[in-house]
Amino acid sequence: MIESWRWFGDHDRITLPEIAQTGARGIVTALHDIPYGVVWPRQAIAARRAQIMAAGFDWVVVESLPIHEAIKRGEGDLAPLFSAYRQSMANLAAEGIRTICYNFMPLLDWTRTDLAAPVARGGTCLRFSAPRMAAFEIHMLGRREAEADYPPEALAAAAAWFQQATEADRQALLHAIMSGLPGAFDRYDLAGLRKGLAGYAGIDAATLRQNYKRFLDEVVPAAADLGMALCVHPDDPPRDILGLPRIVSDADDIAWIMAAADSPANGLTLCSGSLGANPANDVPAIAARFADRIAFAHLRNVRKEADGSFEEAAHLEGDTDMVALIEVLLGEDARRVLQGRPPIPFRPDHGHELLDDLGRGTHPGYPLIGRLRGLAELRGVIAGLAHRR
Ligand code: DNO
Repeated sequence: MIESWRWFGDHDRITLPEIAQTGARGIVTALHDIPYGVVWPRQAIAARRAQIMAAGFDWVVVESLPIHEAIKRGEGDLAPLFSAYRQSMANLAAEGIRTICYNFMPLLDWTRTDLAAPVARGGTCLRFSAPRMAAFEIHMLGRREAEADYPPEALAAAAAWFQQATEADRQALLHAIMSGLPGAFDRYDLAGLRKGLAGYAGIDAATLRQNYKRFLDEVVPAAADLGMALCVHPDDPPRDILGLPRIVSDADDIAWIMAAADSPANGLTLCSGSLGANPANDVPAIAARFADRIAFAHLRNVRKEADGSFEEAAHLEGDTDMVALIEVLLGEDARRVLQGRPPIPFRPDHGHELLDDLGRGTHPGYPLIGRLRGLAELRGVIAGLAHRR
């Protein structure tokens, strides 16, 4: 497996020389300043790659080459958007970058209600509280129909929280929920979010699947010709949210996607934290089932609660058996070696804010020390298992 590290480019407070000290070899990044739907120019890709290589790394994965909302909504003349996506892929391939992570979540990327929940013994983590989410949907956005999506205890807790919340608390909740979009674009206030949601009125899971299939038909053959792997990132959390359908949440969804374009160019980002937040998902089993299609792995853990809340646990704690998962990935790596294929790149996904991380203002979920701890623990598991093989 190739140890890699997500870097957000020059806006990231963590520098490439700092990342070098983690021991990771690969960089995972994107041209975050380019608006969704606009072609990534070859020169800009080359310049970013040169910067990464000068610091002693390879640019191993693009995360993400985002999909324009119009494609997800299946709206209007999409030919220019598909052609822009293919051109960006061709420009990346021309610069030697062949793995592209993306997601197909409508409107929002990952969603949390608290970016700095306290961890026992110090530090903070990202947390998804079902009552807070319910408070946001029902009391702040005014989506009464969301009452059907939560257990009664969560609804009661939501009402109680909202009653005592100050304006600053409410703003902090909105900020946390909107923080999943890493680029400079498409961040919403309440009015913008309502408008965005209205754009999905009438789009159910079946329609979203149709639109996804159309996207795959448009881009996977080109990716195959370029020798690339697109790898879809699962929904986070893996369930419908804000009334929006989600179609990359469990093994059945993944099976549908893999069959929709049965090509090695149509791959999977195995994100253990996203998939692990659904109690029905057995993450090592999902990894084993789709092993040959995994183009990239995000390794992290979550601890789930009965009401649908969860929080991000340390990498070897939480509900997912990380050792079992890594065993599956190493087995797949061994098969790839025999086929002359490169190993799977992975990154320590998220981390707690620990020690000097606190107050440093790095991207939510992406602190230096917390991820370094995660990487070191994962590296230990990999070394131990590799020794035994
Ligand atoms: C969160 C990330 C996601 C991921 C995108 C891929 O930390 O795993 O934001 O990058 O969903 O498109």
